[in-house]
Amino acid sequence: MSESRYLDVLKERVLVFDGAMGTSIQALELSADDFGGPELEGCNDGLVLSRPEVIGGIHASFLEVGCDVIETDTFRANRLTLADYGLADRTVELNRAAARLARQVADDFSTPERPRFVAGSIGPSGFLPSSSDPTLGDMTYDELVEVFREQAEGLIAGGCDLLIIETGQDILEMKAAVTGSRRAMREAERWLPVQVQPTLDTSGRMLLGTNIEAALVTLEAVGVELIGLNCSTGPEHMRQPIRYLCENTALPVSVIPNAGIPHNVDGVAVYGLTPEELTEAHDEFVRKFGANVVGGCCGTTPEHLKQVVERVWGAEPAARQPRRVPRVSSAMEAFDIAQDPPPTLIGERVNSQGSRAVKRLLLEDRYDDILEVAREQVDSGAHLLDVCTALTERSDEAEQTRTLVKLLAQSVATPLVIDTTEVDVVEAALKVNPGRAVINSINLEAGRDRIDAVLPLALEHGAALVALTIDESGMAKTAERKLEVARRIHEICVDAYGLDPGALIFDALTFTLATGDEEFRASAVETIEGIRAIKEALPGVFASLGVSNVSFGLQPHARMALNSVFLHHCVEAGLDMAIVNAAHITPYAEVDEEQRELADDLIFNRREDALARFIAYYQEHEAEEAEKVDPTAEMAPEAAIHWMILHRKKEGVEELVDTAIRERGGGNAAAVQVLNGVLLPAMKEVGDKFGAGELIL
Ligand code: THG
Repeated sequence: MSESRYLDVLKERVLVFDGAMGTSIQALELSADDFGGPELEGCNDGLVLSRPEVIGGIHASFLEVGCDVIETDTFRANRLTLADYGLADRTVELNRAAARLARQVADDFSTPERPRFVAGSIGPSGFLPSSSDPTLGDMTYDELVEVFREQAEGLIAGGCDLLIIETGQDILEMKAAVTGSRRAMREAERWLPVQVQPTLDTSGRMLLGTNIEAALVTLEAVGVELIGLNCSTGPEHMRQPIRYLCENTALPVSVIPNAGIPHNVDGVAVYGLTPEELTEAHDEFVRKFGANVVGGCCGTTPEHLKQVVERVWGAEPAARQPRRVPRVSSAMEAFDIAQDPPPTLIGERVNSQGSRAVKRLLLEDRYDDILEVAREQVDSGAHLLDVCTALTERSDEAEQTRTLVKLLAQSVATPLVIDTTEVDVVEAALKVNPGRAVINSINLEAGRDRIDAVLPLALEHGAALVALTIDESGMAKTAERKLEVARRIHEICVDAYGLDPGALIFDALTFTLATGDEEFRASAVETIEGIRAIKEALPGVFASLGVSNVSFGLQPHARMALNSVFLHHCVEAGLDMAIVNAAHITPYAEVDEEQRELADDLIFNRREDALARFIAYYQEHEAEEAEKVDPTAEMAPEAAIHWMILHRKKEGVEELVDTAIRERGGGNAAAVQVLNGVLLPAMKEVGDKFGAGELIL
């Protein structure tokens, strides 16, 4: 048995929630007096004080038809919303009263074999913390954590069995609600499951653009006990996302739709879905997809739920075999940490330390221009973006990171990697970042302190972590030492903090080969072997590397070749992610034989004069290499189009296609010829090379 009877029963059978509270209240056409005066009219959540028997009656009406779970009448009973009615200071009292009332009614219906449960309802605050709207966005994560903590305090004190964070519109607000709920539980020393339910529009996204994949990744990472959907659309539009949840999470899944999409009839919302239709939908959700919790949101009546109970009560949900791979997310989308084929590319240039241009832009607070750098990284293939704003010239790294992360989160679909040595900067970034981020990085340079400061943040916000193989004696240089440090970090994070190994990304670090220093000659091959050792010894973890470090100090063309060849060998050894300038990575297959040979000699420390020969080659061939910048200059349009598609160059392709069509006499027939004779063969080649792992898209 777990600590939760609700979760225990869920393991055995599907549970049925009640129907609508709000529309049930509306249907009673209560007077201002019922609400406690004209100034309180419309404050549904206040009725638990002014007319408790009315709310108790609604609870009973659903328990009578066989519902297992009733929700407290507290959907909007948070301090911010109650302030509209001057009730802010009665937030705890009101939530406690609502929970006690529901508890009492539920207990009246409970028998030992047939427990009835109370879910403490927590709806949205009315603010959208990840939006930049001056009014709606004017609320911080910290403020929201406190708002929801207070509401949860009352709900827990009143005796709820679980908390339900529902109708979520902003995924960052939902994370704040989870954190606030957990805080209240810690203070009350009572643990309850948390059920979270975003709401999606008919396009399958939350109000601010989060799709179901990103919502799942983000919420699962903060450790919720159940996930589902409610409200907004009827069951029809929930079919795909519910199926997605059932196929991609091991958590119990809940589905609590409206009685259809409301139609406005003379200013009144009318919900058209019949009890039969709702029942039909739930039968499919449970028996076909494997949903564990069903119920009704706006517009659903006791008659709706009566029929649902008759059909699905006692049903065993379809067995599920969820695909579960570690993922990260932006405000909009989710991505596997390990892309297939590898590696996952982390764009390196949005970094004050790694780009002179970005450094200058940060000094001048030109965030919109930095956004352009980010977009270029994404356009050239970055799956994630490394973000660093550290400047020796300024002391407001946390503030700059906050501004930049918030902007990036609204503008690019790429998850973010927060690159900083400062714990307060990590915290600032996580508190404005809606998705599941990666923290870059932790290490043991000054002992455990940094990990002890960062891990609680990572767990609260559900972030993954890059861990550098550095300890008290410095950066590990040999493969054995890299593994030794990785093992220690793994022990602390996984064994002591309970972190999922899939949230740990080890960076075995590499040094530049450009100095020829005896001490560092074997450093690249030690890194390659270090990656292999870590991936073998620590199952489930990932490996990442700042690849460009290997070539610091060399000429640009030499760097590109060395980085590309080194990346190839690291990936063969098990590297999952690479911090690179995606635009400067040449697929291994495209680096010519001679250059590969020279790079290999240097990387594997195969000959005394490897560095000298490598440098000499690029000095001799500088002119040629420079020409490679535009090899299409002399080509016919068809050949140029083919080359550009293969090399993923977009600029000018449209004009070339126009030219090719014109040269064939123009018109539809010519266009079809170009499509079949030029574009499709090139795209097929891309597909073949991608499939063979020779190309990174
Ligand atoms: N591991 C982890 N994080 C890291 C690193 C790492 N973050 C920072 C760095 N190393 C990776 N990022 C970069 C960014 C840029 C460059 C190299 C690594 C780079 N920049 C050009 C240069 O300095 O020559 C840019 C010049 C310019 O445009 O100004 O090479 O190892 N976890």
